[in-house]
Amino acid sequence: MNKNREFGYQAWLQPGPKLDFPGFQPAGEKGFAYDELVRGLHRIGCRDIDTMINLALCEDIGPQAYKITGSIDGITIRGGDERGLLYGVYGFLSRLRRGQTSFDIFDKPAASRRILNHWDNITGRIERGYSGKSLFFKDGQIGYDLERLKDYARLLASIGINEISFNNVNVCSESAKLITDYLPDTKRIAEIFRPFGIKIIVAIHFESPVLMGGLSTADPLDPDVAEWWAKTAANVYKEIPDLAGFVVKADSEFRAGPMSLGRTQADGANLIARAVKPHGGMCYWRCFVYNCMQDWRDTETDRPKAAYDYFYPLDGHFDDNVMLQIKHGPSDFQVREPNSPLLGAMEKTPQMLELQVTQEYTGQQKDLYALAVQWEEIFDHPITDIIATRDLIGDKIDAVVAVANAGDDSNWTGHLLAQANTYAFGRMAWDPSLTALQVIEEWAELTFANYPKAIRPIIEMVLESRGVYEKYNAPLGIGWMVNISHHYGPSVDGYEYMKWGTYHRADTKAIGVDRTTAGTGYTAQYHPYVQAMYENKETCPEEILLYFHRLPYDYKLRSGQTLLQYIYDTHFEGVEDVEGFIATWESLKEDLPEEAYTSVKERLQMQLANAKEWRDVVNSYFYRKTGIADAKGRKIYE
Ligand code: GCW
Repeated sequence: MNKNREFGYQAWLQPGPKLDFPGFQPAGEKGFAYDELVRGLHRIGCRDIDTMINLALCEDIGPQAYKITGSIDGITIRGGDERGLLYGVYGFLSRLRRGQTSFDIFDKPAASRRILNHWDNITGRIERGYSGKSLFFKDGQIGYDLERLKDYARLLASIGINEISFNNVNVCSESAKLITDYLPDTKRIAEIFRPFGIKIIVAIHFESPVLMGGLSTADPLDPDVAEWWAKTAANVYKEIPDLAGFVVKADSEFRAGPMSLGRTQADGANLIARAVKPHGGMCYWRCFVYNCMQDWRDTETDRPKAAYDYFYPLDGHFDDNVMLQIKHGPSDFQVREPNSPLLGAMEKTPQMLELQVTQEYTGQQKDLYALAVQWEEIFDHPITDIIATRDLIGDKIDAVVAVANAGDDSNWTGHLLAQANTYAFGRMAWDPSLTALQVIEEWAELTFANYPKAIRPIIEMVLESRGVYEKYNAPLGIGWMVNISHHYGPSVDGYEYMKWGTYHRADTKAIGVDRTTAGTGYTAQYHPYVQAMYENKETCPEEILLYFHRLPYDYKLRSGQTLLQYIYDTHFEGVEDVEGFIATWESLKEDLPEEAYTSVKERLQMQLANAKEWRDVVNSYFYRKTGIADAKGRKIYE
């Protein structure tokens, strides 16, 4: 059997223990959803013909929505449209596999667009990818294993993903040609994903008119530039009429954009938006714009302020098919950040929440890290005293996007348990009211259906993993402290004297940047209620205290511990917790298939080495700065 099919959260990829239902007979609406149902039932092992399952389209239910009703006497799955029907089929199979036998369900996605961005390079290497090589590119061109790609499409569709981009937002001059010379290949990718209800987005190079059109400028206000984009978009839509749109990283990390040509972000976004507008396309415009050439001596510039400063004043200037793609935090996918103040702030501009499933700063799929736990906090994050980010999903924020974590490794995600993050992203984008516990339970029950004894311990381990990683990482939201460039493992001063605007400014007495109104003024970008919460050390959530405040090492936390002792304690505990994970995992040896057991155990050993490295580097760093020893007398290297 194909290895990658052995595990996976898809119910229908896993034959398992006998179900209560003897078998099914699909009927009704023929088409792709029907085929997927038959396929899924066969996979699960239902072959006898007893219970009738009827598929039907029913517009009243609404787009992408589904209803499942009935029980052993007969089941009906209704979809508001083709996609809704497909989601109904997957929703049914998933529940059936988890033991549900009676249905009265109505489900619809909160956000209309649930998107994965792949940062895959045309060379086959994935930027910030930790699961092998690209599923889409090989050796400088589009190249894939068709069956594998279809399995991938199914994995994504089954959790409700409905759009993907497959080339890196750092578009190279070669992958810029996906909309010109390589258009036939792009079209083929679109065809593979289309039946699964997944539309394609292409990441475009802002300077394409110069690179490929022979023009002397990419200036968004130049009529020739606008014409080039309009023509190019028309060609693309002739081949791929349902292309979702273009995603753009511009004026960001050494990439050109409208600002570098003296224009605004709105000028740039509207240029692309107008080219795709006649075809119903979108411009997904990333807001990851900041000065990546900061002088570390400059204490006025504060990187977290950048996105808001650039984009908020332009509210009302964007065309209606522009969506602003905003990273969840104002820094960059750190373990702990406040939400970006830009989210929810703009009244007139549709916004997208951008998350990261690939574990760039969160353990790189060597360390276990449940992103669902962090996402739950992100959704809970207040916008005002009465509105949370979650409340905006489906409204101002009608698109949730994440950077994908899959590659051609046989288990898709490098770390087998990192599949939980892919699963959680789809489910939580569909329904942000789901808790981390709920989605991790669902995932574990589906993935380990045949290994029931392992399910509970795995759920507990995965749920705890975010907290554990945070313990041995940079403390209290200060962030970074990672190896510059590859971002794995500790380097406390790695970014400190660099151009990236990410400073902790630790000296012998204190650490942190004052971001209150008395400091850089960053807190003023929030709604007054949220601002007041962060402004005051007493009300600022403690886990993020060092994001907002500069504090002396003897600052007393609410527990009565000093800040320094907290750093020591958490770093010792982090390592102990990872040792606990290993003990738990070893106790499951007999309850899991060998390959899964061994591969995860290997990862946990790597995690332990990483946790120890973090512990010792961070503790030594602060011991050397302060000269204050651990109150509990544990070993700190001098
Ligand atoms: O997190 C940073 C990464 C870059 C990435 C960038 C972005 C695609 O380190 O590798 O580039 O974010 O989001 O554009």
